[in-house]
Amino acid sequence: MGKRVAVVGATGAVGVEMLATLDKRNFPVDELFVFASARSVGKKLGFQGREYAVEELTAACFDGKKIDIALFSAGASRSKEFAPAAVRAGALVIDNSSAFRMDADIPLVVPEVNPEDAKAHTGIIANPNCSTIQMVVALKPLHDAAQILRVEVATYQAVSGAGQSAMDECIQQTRDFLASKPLHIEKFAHQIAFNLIPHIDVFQDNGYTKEEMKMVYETRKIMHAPDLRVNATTVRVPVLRAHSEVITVSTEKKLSAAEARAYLAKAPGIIVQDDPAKNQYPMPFFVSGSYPVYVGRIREDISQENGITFFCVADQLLKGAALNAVQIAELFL
Ligand code: NAP
Ligand code: 3JM
Repeated sequence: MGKRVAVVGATGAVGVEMLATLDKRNFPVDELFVFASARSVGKKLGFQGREYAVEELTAACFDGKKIDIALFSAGASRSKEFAPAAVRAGALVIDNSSAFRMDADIPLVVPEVNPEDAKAHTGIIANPNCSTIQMVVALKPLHDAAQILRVEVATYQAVSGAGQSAMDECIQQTRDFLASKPLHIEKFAHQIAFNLIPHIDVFQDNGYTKEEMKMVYETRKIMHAPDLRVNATTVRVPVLRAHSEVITVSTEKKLSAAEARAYLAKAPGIIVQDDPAKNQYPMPFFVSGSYPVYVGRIREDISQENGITFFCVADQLLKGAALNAVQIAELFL
């Protein structure tokens, strides 16, 4: 049986990919509803050969539509305000924002890692942060094989992680810089063109940013590993799309690089691209637009007894957002 599906934030960078992913994966959509802000009312979005008029997101917009699944990606404050209304109207909400991720009674799900957690939902299932999703997909097979005790991660995050307008700003700054014109800086604290910024989301009292602490808390919750030690540094780079991460794990049991490579290659959702002799390793430009999590540069950490270091790249608008949300919805077909 098909589903009546709503996409909230349908005009955004993630929302557009939600529609494309539903289509590409042949998700059985009986009826589609697309919501965004009042600014977008009047716009039409194409889906499977039909045009859908954007409706304004309001507390009453879900009423009477018999929506089965509502995919939210319109920011955390909109999720807090409007997701409960969608649930009251009978929908299962899959929320892409940070609004509910750490609530004890709300499952936080990556289908390759903890699909069974989705069953316990009470109306809302949270989609993790984009940087967390690709990391836990890669951690899971290593944890199952050798028990991860500690994770050290540094990210190189694409500008589209801050939305469509941030991507536009990076392109415009690049043009203006090359034309020796003054730069317009709005979406980030500093110029991003020809730069990088070690600051994503707001700073916390402990000196970490909120993005970094999302990676700590969300990873523990998804992996059911409350004591897992995670140290993250998140960095914005002038890449348009796809996040990269350098990840080092310390494990209870020793793994050789060859063993780690074999476990990663067998795991669902992962493609190992690791052949230094042929200059083969994942890169964000080439990973953009594809679904898997790519892993390469797999090697033993020479600075500790039981450690593996690797490079991990995924399209954060797809596996980090839209694809993961649609995969969660597929668990309910
Ligand atoms: P975006 O390109 O800026 O799009 C934002 C979307 O939210 C647009 O559809 C926008 O509608 C809508 N919106 C904004 N204010 C609204 C309001 N007051 N009422 C109704 N709709 C409103 O941002 P994005 O990259 O798609 O991300 C959206 C959210 O998804 C993020 O805030 C985050 O919580 C989550 N997320 C993003 C990523 C990522 O990689 N980008 C990853 C994971 C999760 P209009 O076009 O009408 O303004
Ligand atoms: C990714 O409205 C907001 O504050 C959204 C900020 C945001 C988030 C978030 O906190 O939901 C932008 C980009 C995320 C995320 O996935 O955590």
